[in-house]
Amino acid sequence: MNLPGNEVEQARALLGKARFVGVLTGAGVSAESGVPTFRGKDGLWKQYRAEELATPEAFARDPSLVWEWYQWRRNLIRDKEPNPAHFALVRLEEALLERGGDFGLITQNVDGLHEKAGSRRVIPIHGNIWEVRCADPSCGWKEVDRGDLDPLPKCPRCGGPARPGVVWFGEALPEDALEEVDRVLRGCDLFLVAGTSGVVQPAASFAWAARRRGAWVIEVNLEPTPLTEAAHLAFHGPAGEILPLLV
Ligand code: BJW
Ligand code: ZN
Repeated sequence: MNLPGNEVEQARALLGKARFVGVLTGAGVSAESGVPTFRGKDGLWKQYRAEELATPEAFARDPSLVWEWYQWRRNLIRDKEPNPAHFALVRLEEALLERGGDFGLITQNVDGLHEKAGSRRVIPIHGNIWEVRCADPSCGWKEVDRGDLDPLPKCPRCGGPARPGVVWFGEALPEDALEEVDRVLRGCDLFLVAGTSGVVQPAASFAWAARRRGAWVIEVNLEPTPLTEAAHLAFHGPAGEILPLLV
């Protein structure tokens, strides 16, 4: 980790005087909690092909395979705890709200660790791995269930197949979440991006949108990403070490 001292000071100063901080997090923020990321050396996509598992077509073709993967991941995540990166973002939110500012934490993560850490203004744009819902949107049944599920869960309302409450490739993001994202991107004067490879749309465009509207952009990641170019300041190292240093 190579952090030039003056840049740390600059980031601290920007965070200290910001009125409205928007944050975008990705799998890297949960990595130090033991939750695997998607891409990269130990990423989930190395062992499994996204197209085989995280699309509506895959679920239609082989729901058992898709459920097997999600149940494996649910079991892996169930007892994981938030790490210092999650807690730093809780402190950042508290500081902003205490001084009458505003805050919004947009997360691509489905693990619920931001909420578990105590963050309140969380905007989960890719859903929630603990939610189970009817695969037929016109039925509309859903519930949050952290327990063990049947291998191929059924909707108790209509008897059709149930699916994980996450957003797959080719699916639209939840409308209410997108509205909140819009509020954050329009209003924030500082946008902090942490632990995302910045390749999945539309999240990959948020930092650029915030910057275009005049916000300062700070990135925290183990390595440079396509979003580094959008950032005024970029820190390369573990989020669980850097975020507590900046906040
Ligand atoms: C650390 C660290 C540490 C590690 N500290 N850092 C061309 C072809 C096909 C599709 C498209 C296309 N162009 C655009 C699309 C659309 C598509 C897309 O973007 N595809 C690209 C990949 C090409 N997007 C969509 O389909 C989205 N929907 C959409 O566009 O809808 C349009 C629409 C409108 C109206 C009607 C219909 C449609 C939906 C995207 C959904 C993504 N879903 C997933 C799965 C969620 C459920 C699940 O968990 O299973 O979301 S995919 C996966 O990627 C997951 C993640 O949230 C997402 C982002 O990944 P993330 O978080 O960035 O993780 P990694 O692993 O990629 O990166 C980790 C980073 O952390 C790395 O940079 C590390 O260096 C770093 N790191 N340890 C700091 N300790
Ligand atoms: Zn149903």
